[in-house]
Amino acid sequence: MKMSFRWYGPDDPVTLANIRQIPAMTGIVTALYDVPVGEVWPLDKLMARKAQIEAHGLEFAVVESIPVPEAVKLGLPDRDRLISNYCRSISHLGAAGVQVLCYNFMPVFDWTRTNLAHVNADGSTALTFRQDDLDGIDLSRGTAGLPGWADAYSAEQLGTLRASYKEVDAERLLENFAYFLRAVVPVAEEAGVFMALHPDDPPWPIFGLPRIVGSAEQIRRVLALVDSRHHGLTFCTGSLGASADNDLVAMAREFGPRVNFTHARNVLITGERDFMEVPHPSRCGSVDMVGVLDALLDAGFDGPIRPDHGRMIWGEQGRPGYGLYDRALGATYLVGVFDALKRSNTRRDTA
Ligand code: DNO
Repeated sequence: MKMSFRWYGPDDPVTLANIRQIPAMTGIVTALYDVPVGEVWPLDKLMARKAQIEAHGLEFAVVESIPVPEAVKLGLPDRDRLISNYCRSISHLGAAGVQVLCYNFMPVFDWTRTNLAHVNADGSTALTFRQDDLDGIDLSRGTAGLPGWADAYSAEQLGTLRASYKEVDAERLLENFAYFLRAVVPVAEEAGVFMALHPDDPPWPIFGLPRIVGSAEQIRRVLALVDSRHHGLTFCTGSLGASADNDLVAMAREFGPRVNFTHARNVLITGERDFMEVPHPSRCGSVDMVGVLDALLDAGFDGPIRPDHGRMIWGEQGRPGYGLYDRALGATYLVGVFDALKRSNTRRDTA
């Protein structure tokens, strides 16, 4: 297990020096945020980023993410050119020694919340999701009314995109995903890069758009599209854990051999399609974090893991979900759980 931490690059108020001081921290998860979607990630920029990370005694462990252009998800004629650019970026990651690529295949919207600063009883703030609130969001003004990190789309752009998806149901999206994978996975194999598909967050369709990576059955299907260790999963406990239908421990056991990266985060399910983000420990929410990590260890998972969203605590201001303090506490908890599990597993194995 390699403990890692997401860093949003030189503009992130959380610095590499801060991250290095977190106990047992070794890896950085980041991206080249200034490369436009669809363009090739230049090798020299990756090398410069790597040197900067290594100068702080850390390793450039994971790229999260190279966004998949909408034209690829939609299966538009331009997709071959865009996929070939994606392949070149993957080769460059390999050349730079970055072994894991986290990405997603969610139409239009990446992770989505309805409140970025819900105030908890203890004064901390957290991200929350309520389906009713989502249903009340008016997208006719573009993404302006949407909390979170959805790309900024004007009303017109968003209207066109949503109209294009009318032709693409979940089956078509899956076919388009297969087309993408058949081109990129051989390149990832050649480059020594392990691809790690991020589940849908939340793990159900939103705004009438299809989503195909939210349940055990769906994950079984997407993993079967290409049989390669280089086509694997990001096991995101918070995304999958938002649905009470997902048995996370069973999923970690089943998919563990194909997990290339882990996002560890806890959520508390507060209603049918409502949840809030809570501190990492098992006892704080609906995710059996210890059970999931135990199952991943049993399945032989040895890759990078990162604490995921944290609350804002101790007066910290920053990028919602991505402050320093609560994520650092999360990392420390995860390291403790791993240490304890390893010792008890050794006892179990030798008993
Ligand atoms: C949210 C993240 C996601 C993730 C992408 C991967 O905090 O986990 O935005 O980076 O879905 O492409």
